[in-house]
Amino acid sequence: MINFHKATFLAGFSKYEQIFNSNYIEFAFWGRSNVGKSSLINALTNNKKLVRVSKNPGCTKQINLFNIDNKIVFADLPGYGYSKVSKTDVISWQELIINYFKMRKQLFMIFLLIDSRRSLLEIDEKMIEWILYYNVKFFIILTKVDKITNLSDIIDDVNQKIDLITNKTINTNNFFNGIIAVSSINNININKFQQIIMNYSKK
Ligand SMILES: Nc1nc2c(ncn2[C@@H]2O[C@H](COP(=O)(O)OP(=O)(O)O)[C@@H](O)[C@H]2O)c(=O)[nH]1
Ligand SMILES: [Mg+2]
Repeated sequence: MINFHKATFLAGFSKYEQIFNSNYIEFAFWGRSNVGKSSLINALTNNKKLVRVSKNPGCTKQINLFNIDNKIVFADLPGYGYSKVSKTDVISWQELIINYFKMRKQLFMIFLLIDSRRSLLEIDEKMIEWILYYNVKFFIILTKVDKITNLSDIIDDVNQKIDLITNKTINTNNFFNGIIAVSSINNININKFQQIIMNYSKK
């Protein structure tokens, strides 16, 4: 068992060289800015103040690590797709993420958050191609499902698009590990998502 409520902030860093060393397996949360990453980490840990939920997108430019019950680590990665970011910021952000994917041995899986109202966008597909390039496992988290009524259509659409991406590259199929739809506001599937994380933590 993991007590998700026992969550503490470990460290934040904007350059990979500053990364905090840890021995726990790590799950990274990623997605477009404003997709609901911080809200989801707060819902999983039942702590509204653990991660700041922002009204203005694009403000997290660092990786933040959280210790969960001395068993696993959550990494909150900087969101992508926010247009009002300077070129130098984009470059340092890309460098940080690429180094993290390449070198973080503890990284077990990326939870790629997708806004269920928009499905998989072109920029998300590009990011999945990065994830596959660095051979990292990923799981799709559809967020804000309290806002939609056609969930099964969205799931079909996402599956089809990921099939197209993974078929382009050989041996990438087993990097895509599944889809879950959640709402951090209405607490939909938050327990189920915790179960999934606990199952992976045993491996
Ligand atoms: N309706 C709804 N809104 C959400 C949900 N999760 C997050 N939001 C809202 O989406 C906005 C961005 O959330 P945030 O967690 O800061 O996204 P981040 O930029 O990915 O960390 C905030 O206004 C949240 O209140 C959800 O499950 N349902
Ligand atoms: Mg955030």
